[in-house]
Amino acid sequence: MPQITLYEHAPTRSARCRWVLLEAGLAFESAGNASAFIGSAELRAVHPLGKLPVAIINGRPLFESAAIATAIADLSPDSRLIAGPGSWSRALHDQWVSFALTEMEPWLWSSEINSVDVLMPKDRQVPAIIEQNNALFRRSAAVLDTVLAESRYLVEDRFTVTDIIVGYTVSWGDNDGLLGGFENLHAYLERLHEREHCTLRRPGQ
Ligand SMILES: N[C@@H](CCC(=O)N[C@@H](CS)C(=O)NCC(=O)O)C(=O)O
Repeated sequence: MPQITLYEHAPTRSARCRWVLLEAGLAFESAGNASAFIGSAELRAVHPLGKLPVAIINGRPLFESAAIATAIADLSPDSRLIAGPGSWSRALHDQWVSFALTEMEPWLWSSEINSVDVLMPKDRQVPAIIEQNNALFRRSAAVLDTVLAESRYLVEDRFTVTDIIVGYTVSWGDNDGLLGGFENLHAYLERLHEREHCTLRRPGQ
């Protein structure tokens, strides 16, 4: 069994890593579960920006939530949470993860930075950007909504780690009130919420 410590804080992207660990049935230790821990010297020792999440896997630190979730899925092949490297399904995993992280999540993150004072002092925020961010997020969300009209999940039409990573982004957009009119995305989130180990926050939570 791999030795895993997850530096996490419940409402953050570390939720992706916790969820895949629970789906994989891998034992792990939890550390750093407090927002004050972000930016601390202890966290900077394992993440160059002092951010969450970080996983220490068999003594080696790994950061970036999608990379951690993918690595954990690979560590547990019997869980069938991800297709093997070189397969077309793996290429589709990479495609949808890249899409979520580059075409969807940056707009949400930019809006958060420009509206939450602990992330950016108020006098440096640019609230005017939020409307544009919302439009760009919705343009990409529409792509996923169309895909999910034809399939229940993103790869091989069965639940995989891809849905954990992308589902987190979709859920974040939902919490920001940006999924209006996207009925397939709402149904997708419902399916994810039904899973025993789901760590996604429901709107209002
Ligand atoms: N792309 C990174 C983002 C990491 C990130 O920004 N984490 C947030 C919590 S969700 C954080 O630590 N923020 C503190 C900061 O930006 O200084 C990932 O997916 O792991």
